[in-house]
Amino acid sequence: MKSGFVSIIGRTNAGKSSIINALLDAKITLVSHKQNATRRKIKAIIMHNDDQIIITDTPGLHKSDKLLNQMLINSALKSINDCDLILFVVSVFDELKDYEEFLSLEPKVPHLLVLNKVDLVKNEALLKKLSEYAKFSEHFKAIIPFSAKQKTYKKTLLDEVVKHLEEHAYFYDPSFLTPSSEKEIYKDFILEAVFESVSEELPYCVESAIKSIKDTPNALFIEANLITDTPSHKAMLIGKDGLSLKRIGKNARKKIEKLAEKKVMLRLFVQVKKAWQKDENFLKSVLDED
Ligand SMILES: Nc1nc2c(ncn2[C@@H]2O[C@H](COP(=O)(O)OP(=O)(O)OP(=O)(O)O)[C@@H](O)[C@H]2O)c(=O)[nH]1
Ligand SMILES: [Mg+2]
Repeated sequence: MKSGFVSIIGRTNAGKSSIINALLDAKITLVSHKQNATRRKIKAIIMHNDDQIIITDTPGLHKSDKLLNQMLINSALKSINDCDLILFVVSVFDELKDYEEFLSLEPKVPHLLVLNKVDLVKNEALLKKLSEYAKFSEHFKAIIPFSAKQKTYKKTLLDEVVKHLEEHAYFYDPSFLTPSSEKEIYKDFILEAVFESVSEELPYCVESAIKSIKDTPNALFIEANLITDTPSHKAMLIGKDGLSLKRIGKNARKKIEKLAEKKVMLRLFVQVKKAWQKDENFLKSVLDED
């Protein structure tokens, strides 16, 4: 019996959060086609035969001068040496320099290179990419093509991950999907609904916070805040006749209902907190700072 910790690291939009959901066969992480979507390190408990893999999602690596983004990048960098194995994820479209930059950080734990989104390219293009990465073969333990969308090569990836973990009793109850709290997960589902429901830049001005959760036999009652930075963004979030907020709420409620497997009553409130993206103490309280 093995059990160990794996950090999933890589450029923003490479598909890290999607890979976690694909490996878990359940949706627990925030996914978006927009960049810099992940803010919190949600963990998944993946059982593979008799072995347990605990995978931590991390914010995507990118370049930015903004405080919020820098804190996200630092949070991801911390996870590099805080695990037994790293899955470094690149999409088939990413340049090799992203991987070279990761190597320049001299990670102390071994890593697998996961080449994601292979469903989007033809075989020849995939083989070409694989051969380009082959020159780094002394650095990675294995390179594995993957598609989070089609879940191809899932067994290959999990078999390879387990090879690099140590014999250990389970760290978590194997019947659980995640050690992260439901509050953290629902909060991210609400933020995901914001990413899906409003214009390009607005989600980066919004953070979500759960005010209360009341679990009754018939339904889950959740109250949550959407925190934004200016009154005009608040107006945009609410929308004409409250339609935008309604759309966000409906979208988020469906996501929560699917995971909770029960009826959800979700009430959303919008709060203005001026320039929250530049407030270090506030950011520490809402991002993962371990
Ligand atoms: N076609 C295809 N799309 C994918 C695949 N994996 C992820 N995507 C899409 O790529 C986009 C980014 O996926 P995420 O999982 O949010 O990427 P991420 O690496 O977690 O991004 P950050 O959290 O911003 O660092 C989303 O639109 C996903 O649906 C894949 O294997 N195939
Ligand atoms: Mg992500």
